[in-house]
Order: sequence, then C-alpha cells, then structure tokens
Amino acid sequence: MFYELYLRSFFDGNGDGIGDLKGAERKLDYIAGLGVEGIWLLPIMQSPAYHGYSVTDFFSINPIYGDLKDLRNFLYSAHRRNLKIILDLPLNHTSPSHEWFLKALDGERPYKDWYLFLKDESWLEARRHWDKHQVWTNYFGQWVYTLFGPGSPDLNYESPSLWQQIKEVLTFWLSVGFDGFRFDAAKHIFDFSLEKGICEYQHSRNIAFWKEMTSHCRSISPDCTFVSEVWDDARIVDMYSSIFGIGFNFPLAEDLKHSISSRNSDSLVTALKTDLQRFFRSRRSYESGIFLTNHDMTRLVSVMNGNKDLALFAMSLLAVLPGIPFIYYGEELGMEGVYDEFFNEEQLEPFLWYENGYGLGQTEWKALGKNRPHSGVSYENQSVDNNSYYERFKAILDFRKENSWLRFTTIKSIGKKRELIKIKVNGSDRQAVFYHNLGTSRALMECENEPFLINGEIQKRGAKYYLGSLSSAMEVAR
Ligand code: ACG
Repeated sequence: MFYELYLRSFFDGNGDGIGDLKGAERKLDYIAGLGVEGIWLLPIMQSPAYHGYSVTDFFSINPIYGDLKDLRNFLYSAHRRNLKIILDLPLNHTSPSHEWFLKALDGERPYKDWYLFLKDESWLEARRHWDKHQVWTNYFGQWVYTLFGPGSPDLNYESPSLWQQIKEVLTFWLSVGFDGFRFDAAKHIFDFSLEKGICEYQHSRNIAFWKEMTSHCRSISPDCTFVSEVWDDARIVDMYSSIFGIGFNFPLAEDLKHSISSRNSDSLVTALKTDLQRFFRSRRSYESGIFLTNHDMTRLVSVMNGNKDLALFAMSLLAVLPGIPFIYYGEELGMEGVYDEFFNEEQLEPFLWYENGYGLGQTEWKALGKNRPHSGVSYENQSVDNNSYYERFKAILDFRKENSWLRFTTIKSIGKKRELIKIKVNGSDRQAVFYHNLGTSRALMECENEPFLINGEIQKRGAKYYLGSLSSAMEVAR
C-alpha cells in the first residue's frame, strides 16, 4: 500500500502555515502506522503553482517545503521505518517561468527545440483529445503547444538533447535517495501529430521514451519503483504498465465508485469482472495500482454523498483485490472535497489534525471549506473513538496489511446472489472467498468455514452466518 501525500496540506514544521518536509518527517510514524509500505510524494520541485505540476527548476526543491538537507533527513527517517518514497515527476511540461522556456521564447538553442512552436496556422484548430479545449497559447506573439493550459507549455521530446537533460534529472533525484517515481501524464510525451496537426497519442513513441528513461533509472538503482499515470481504458493502460511495473487502474476506480454510490450490485459485478479481467489469468507483466481517489478527483465520502458506510464499503472491497492499494491523504479521516474544473481545490484541503482547527503543525495555507473545525472529522476527535470512521478505515487497512498475500492473487470467479457479491480468489498457498453485501438488509452467507469480518457486522444464528448491510467478510478455505 502507498499513501499519496500532498505536502502543503499535511504537517507544518516551521510555523508558516504551510506543510513541509520537516513537518512530514515528524508524522512518519503516523503514516507508517497506517500500514503502508511507501509514500507517493506529489511534486516538490520549484514551481509557482500550488499543485507543483508546472516546474521552474527540476533540480531544486520548492523552498516552502524546505531544502535538500530537509529532504535527505526526511528520506533517511522514512527508510529507517522501511517506507519507500516515490517522487511525482511531471516531465511533460514546465512552467512558463522556467528559464528554459524564457530562453526558448528568445530563440536560444537548444531551448527553442525543447518546446513546440506553431509551424502552421491550421494547427490552431487542434483540440485536446478528451475535451474540446484549445491547446495553443500565445506568449508575447509566439504560439506554443500547451496541452494542460497556458500555465504549462509542453516540452518537445523530438529533441534528443532534451532526453539527455531529463536523464540528468532522474539521476539527480535517485542520487538524493528517492526509491522511484510516479511518472505524471505518461501518455502525453508525444501526443500531437506534426504530420496531421492534430492532437493524437503516439503510444509507441511514448513507450520507447519510457523504456529508455526507466532503464536509465534501473542502471543506477536496480530496485526502483515506478508507477505510471495513464488515465485511460484498460487496453491503453496495459500497453504502458509493463515498462513501469505498476499501472494505475483508472477504470476500476471510476466504476467502483459509480456502482457503489448508485447501489447497483449488477453494475458492480460487471465492473469488477471487466476491470479486473487480467487477474483471471495467472500470468501478469505488471501490478495494478488500485485506488478509489486521488488529487484529481472528488473525495470518496463526497462521491458517496456523505454516506460514510458506503465509503467504507468501497474501501473494504478495494482492500481485497489484487494489486497495490494507493490511499489519498485525508481519506482515512473521511475528509470531503469536490473536484471541479474551476479549481477551487477542495480536494486538497489541509489535513485536519485538531478539532478546533488549530494547533502545532496544523496547515492553514488554504481555508477549510469542507472539513471544518468542530465537524468531528479531525484526527484528534476520531482517534479516540473506537467506532469512528478513521478507526474503521484503519481496521480495513490493518486487514490488508495482515493479508498482504492478497496483492498477488488470481481471481477464480465473481458472482452474486441477490445483493451479496462473492469473489473467489487463489493465492499461492491459500484460497479465500470474499462476501460484500451491497443490499439494505442482512444476507445469508453460504459459507463452510467461520468467516472473518472485514467491515460492518456479522450475525451468527445456529450454524448460519448473516452478513449485515454494507458489510464485508472473508472466508479462508481450509
Ligand atoms: C495529471 C496530474 C494532474 C496534473 C497533470 C498535469 C497531469 O495528476 O494533477 O494537473 O501535470 C488527463 C491527463 C492526466 C492528468 C489529468 C488531470 N493528470 O491524461 O495525465 O488530465 C479522460 C482523459 C484523460 C484525462 C481525464 C481527466 O482520457 O487523459 O486525464 O479524462 O480529465 C474514462 C476514460 C478516460 C477518461 C475518463 C474521465 O475512464 O477511459 O479516458 O479520461 O473516463 O473522463 C495539474 C493541475 C492542473 C494544471 C496542470 C499543469 O491539476 O490544474 O493545469 O497540473
């Protein structure tokens, strides 16, 4: 399991209200206590943007987060706790304030070759692949390709010298001590066709790029962990993931949330069968990064319209599936936040440590809109209540940690009887059946062995077991 961490909102180590490396270092016991094996650190390089995805210097840390010494201390303390730290690297673009871009605008080489300047007026008609946003921005009279908007001109990987430069970036962060990378926007390296003048993914060229970058990293650090962000359907995710070793399963995340929030067990079974199809076979070339939410998405409890039992049900379903679960910070508290394209960034709110919203380390860079003081959501409040959302969420994580064999299972079957979903899995040395009741009333579990409760409740009547509504259980075959 990995914990996705947005430093700015986590824990403030120097009293300026902004989360930083020193602060996060103090909270490593908290994170390790969740049972995760590592942390995915959202971008920490120099950037004028709060999200950090538009970088002004790939070789230095945003000073609000600390300096290289703080980072080394953080990594050292994490490694002492056996936590791996992977860095989010947005290599598809830079900030328009990056020195490279300013030099490119001045026509200086090689920088001019490192961005894509308009060569044909007809290219201005091009629209982004998945929505109809325009993709060219005019900077002081020069049109430049900007897939993610004017704040992030794309790097142009047609230039071999840029490949070399990026290898130096990778070498640098590995030498500092990172254990690997989350490669941002992996399908976007080549996503504009110069022949046709339209937005078009060039998957084979992207894959060649990533093969070269990952083998470069492995030549320095053979055990690197990589995870690729390819937000697309399973066929495309499949093409990329074997290079990296882990690929995020976006369709699964979306389908699970959709069918659970609408309480549709038929669509849930279909989703599981479709999105986990490759786990019905025993041979795999990569692992699935399984998750429910990330920083680009509405938070789980908000997706479930505030219904925390549904959110925990979703989590306990995720916790039994093959792959590596990724947990977005604050989800363990049941924080709320709706993602919207106008960037109010509710899903990036400060982690609420204290019930009154103030105290040592509490970050305050952003107003608390959704997760207010005295709302009961704070860690302080929930960690002393055995039945709180946090404690129930943590119990699910504990279950996953204790059953780490689930990472490598093969699925034998997925079916349902009324609202009770049954998933049979094979591990290398054991077999189990999971029961998940999405219905509104208890359901009879036709099990042969005594079940283990993952979340919710089980009642025993004579020799029969009944699984409560929105509850999940495991039966290990003897
Ligand atoms: C990453 C980061 C994100 C970051 C950037 C840019 C990239 O996580 O925080 O933005 O550095 C696309 C890209 C992703 C990107 C997201 C935000 N995420 O592919 O790399 O946008 C469709 C498209 C996807 C698209 C997705 C969401 O296919 O490509 O992701 O929509 O918009 C089914 C389909 C699937 C479809 C979904 C959803 O599942 O199979 O294809 O996905 O439905 O419809 C950050 C900031 C930005 C800033 C930028 C520079 O957040 O504000 O502008 O940095």
